[in-house]
Amino acid sequence: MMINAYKILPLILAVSSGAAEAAFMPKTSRNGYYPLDVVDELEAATMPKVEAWMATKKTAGNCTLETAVDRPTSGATSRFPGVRNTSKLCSAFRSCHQRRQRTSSRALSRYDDFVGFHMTEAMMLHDPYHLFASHKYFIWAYEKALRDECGYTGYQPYMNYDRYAQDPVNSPMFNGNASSMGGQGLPKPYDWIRPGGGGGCVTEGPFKDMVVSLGPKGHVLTDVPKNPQSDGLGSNPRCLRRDVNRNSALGATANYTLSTILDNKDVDAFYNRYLGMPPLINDTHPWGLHNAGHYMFGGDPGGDFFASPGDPSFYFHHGMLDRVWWIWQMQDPENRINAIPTGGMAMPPHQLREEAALHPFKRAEDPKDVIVDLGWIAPAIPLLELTDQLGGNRGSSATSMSKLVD
Ligand SMILES: *[C@@H]1O[C@H](CO)[C@@H](O)[C@H](O)[C@H]1NC(C)=O
Ligand SMILES: *[C@@H]1O[C@H](CO)[C@@H](O)[C@H](O)[C@H]1NC(C)=O
Ligand SMILES: *[C@@H]1O[C@H](CO)[C@@H](O)[C@H](O)[C@H]1NC(C)=O
Ligand SMILES: *[C@@H]1O[C@H](CO)[C@@H](O)[C@H](O)[C@H]1NC(C)=O
Ligand SMILES: *[C@@H]1O[C@H](CO)[C@@H](O)[C@H](O)[C@H]1NC(C)=O
Ligand SMILES: [Cu+2]
Repeated sequence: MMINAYKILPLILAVSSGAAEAAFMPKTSRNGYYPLDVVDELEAATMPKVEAWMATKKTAGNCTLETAVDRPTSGATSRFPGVRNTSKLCSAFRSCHQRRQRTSSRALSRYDDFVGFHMTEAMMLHDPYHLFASHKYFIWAYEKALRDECGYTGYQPYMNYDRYAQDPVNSPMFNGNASSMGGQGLPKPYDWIRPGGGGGCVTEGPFKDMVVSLGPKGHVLTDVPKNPQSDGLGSNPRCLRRDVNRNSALGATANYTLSTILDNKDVDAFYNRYLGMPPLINDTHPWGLHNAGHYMFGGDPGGDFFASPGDPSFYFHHGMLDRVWWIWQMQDPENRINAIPTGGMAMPPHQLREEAALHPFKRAEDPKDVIVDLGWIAPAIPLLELTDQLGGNRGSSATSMSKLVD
């Protein structure tokens, strides 16, 4: 089914113009703040292929590289503003957190509409057909709510893991100052990837007074007050807890990301490596990018499989995963845009057993028949309208996805 990408690559490169290459081959970081890492370099080197592919596309609608939205990386400069200062994003977040929910879900705030959906439809969202595209759509819908309803004018930034992995607790993302996404939690015992010394309530930065309501539902921290409802959707007000964890983050340094992208030409191999299924053998940080990014801040609800979108850092993490998927696709757009994984559920086995009993989920047999229905979050659309990150959904502004660069 998969055609070898690298056979047709010289052809694609031959089509791209020298001018396009010059425009997309920066010698230093796009944001001028961090040196380019090997993944940034790969991304830059891939842009001529993206240009060539965009030129041949019939269904791009009005979506071009010029009109596509740039999602910023966190921690940028004035030339590429990115998010040096999370202040506006955080006030939009607070506004969403204070708004009443829009739907009949049992969520408590507009923000909790998203958390509640991820908790309720976890079987669908973590099915192999769905994981990439449905999470991408979920992040997009959240970004849209921040913009349309909560007063944000930017786009959801992504967390370029490598920038922070060596010292996350002192990074612009998690150093706890007013421009960060908040800091380390107070020390607490913690039982997953070797702890980073936190795990308790976040006491610094914009989210120090945040009240988390939904969950817990998964099993990560043992001493979180139980939710009054068995589905985790009852009101359970408590602090935001985090374990900002270098050990976890070191599984998402640029060399891991690069190897995930380049060493897995088959979509199932890529999916499995991204999820750490199975963990790498004889490797000190074997758990895959998805786990590494989640447990880089972990805690409650960030480390709860179901309620993890309840920590706003979730959207930075999954934004980066969208970028990784996009760079992987763009190594061979013709063959990879609609390549859908068929592997196992992206869910820990014990949670899968419990959830399968509560919310049985059966996907359509053929990816082209799969409809992604995000219920109270976003309208139902075909899966294969979501896989193209530049001009999906026939290029309409409704789902033309971000060009994920910094
Ligand atoms: C961050 O932005 C807010 C709102 O625009 C502003 O009041 C604050 O001074 C900024 N902080 C820094 C460190 O630039
Ligand atoms: C927060 O920390 C970052 C990274 O060290 C720094 O660039 C920024 O100026 C700090 N902001 C405030 C408000 O202290
Ligand atoms: C990434 O680099 C680290 C540090 O050099 C090393 O321990 C690790 O094995 C490397 N991982 C991969 C997948 O290359
Ligand atoms: C892992 O390391 C052990 C001990 O060094 C070695 O015996 C084994 O062959 C290694 N396994 C692989 C798959 O590299
Ligand atoms: C493309 O742009 C034109 C002119 O602005 C507009 O009329 C048309 O609806 C757009 N098409 C899509 C698919 O967004
Ligand atoms: Cu998820």
